[in-house]
Amino acid sequence: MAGTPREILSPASCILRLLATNNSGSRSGAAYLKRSPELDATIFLYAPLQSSARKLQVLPPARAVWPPPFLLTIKRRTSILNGFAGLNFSLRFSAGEDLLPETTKVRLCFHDRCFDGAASSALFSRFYRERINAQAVFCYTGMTHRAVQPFEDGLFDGDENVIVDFKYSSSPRVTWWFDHHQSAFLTPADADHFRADGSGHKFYDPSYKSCTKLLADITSSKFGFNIQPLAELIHWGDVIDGAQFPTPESAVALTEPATQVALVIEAAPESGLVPRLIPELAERPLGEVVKLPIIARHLGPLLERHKRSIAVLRERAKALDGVIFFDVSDLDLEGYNKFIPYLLFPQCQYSVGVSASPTRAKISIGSNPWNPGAAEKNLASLAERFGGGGHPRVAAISLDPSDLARAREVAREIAAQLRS
Ligand SMILES: [Mn+2]
Repeated sequence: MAGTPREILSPASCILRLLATNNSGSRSGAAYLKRSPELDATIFLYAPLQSSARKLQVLPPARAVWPPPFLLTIKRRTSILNGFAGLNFSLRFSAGEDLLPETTKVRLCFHDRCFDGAASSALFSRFYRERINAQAVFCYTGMTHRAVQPFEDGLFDGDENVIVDFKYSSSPRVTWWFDHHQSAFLTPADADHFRADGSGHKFYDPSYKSCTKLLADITSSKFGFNIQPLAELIHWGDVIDGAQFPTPESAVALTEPATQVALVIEAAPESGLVPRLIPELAERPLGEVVKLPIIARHLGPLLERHKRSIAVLRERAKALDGVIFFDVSDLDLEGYNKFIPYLLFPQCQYSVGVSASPTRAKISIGSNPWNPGAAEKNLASLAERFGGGGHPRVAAISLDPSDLARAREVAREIAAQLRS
């Protein structure tokens, strides 16, 4: 048996795909624990390990593969574990048992369906492994801005609980926080709590265009993290979240790998996609990430949909006194590219849109990044008056899906205020 005997264990609440490779027909080789968060809790276990897998459900092996894989099912949860081990490690899988007792479990909550949120998570994960604890196991949870309290009870179940590119939580279980949203604090008490924090692990700077860049600057300057391998990711996090494209055409063209990955992150109809993508973003160049099946299988249909959405907005959007207004809440169009309105109406300053999904009715407010006159009004402050938030130049309000009529009303009122 090759490799150092080693126990490969994981928290009981995690999902792994375990692939034992077979070197040139012999039974020696390495077992590769493949990251597989939020999948169907299926483990592929090769024959040499079969005897160790007592407590798991073992399904019949597939044909024509040697050694034959066995499907093992454990509890459905989110986690990530990767590493190499010799084939003769002992597995102690069993539901309810902590399988990797010495490992630090990091619960990382990030702004879901957002390139900056995903890039921030990738950067933090790599930073944490390289500078804090190489053995950490990451569990990723995507956070969505909702009408109600976003942090559910029991969410912060890690040894470390991290929030990136998302609102502050005063929970004593949160150990790291990075954000750049103007509306980062749900309450004044949360803001006070942050100001009183002495951990040295919580950072807020709304002057940053992206949380990725904020993380890059802080982890490199304060914690000695080498950000060079992630320079491309950091660059694009800042361009995409900060709307720093040279022209509306370049923002809408979606020809760069980064903008294609962003499209899939924002709009792919696959739950749990971003948690699976984050480890790839931490290790691979974007030109490689875009070719991964997890991205490639969504890209064609989404680019088509993107083209259609330009046509829809061309038809629906109306510009009046420098403000573009559109209501696409009757269509399945949440996740449209937010720069399309300015491609259609380059002279306009602001845009207000209403869209709907099963989880929310959403009012999106934006300012034209290519119109210097559009920086005048603070859109986050405007959105906050209606229970929303965001950045000075792009903001949103999320209402309950049943409040669509109210969302339309609020959108019209905001458009009227922007015109005045
Ligand atoms: Mn962000």
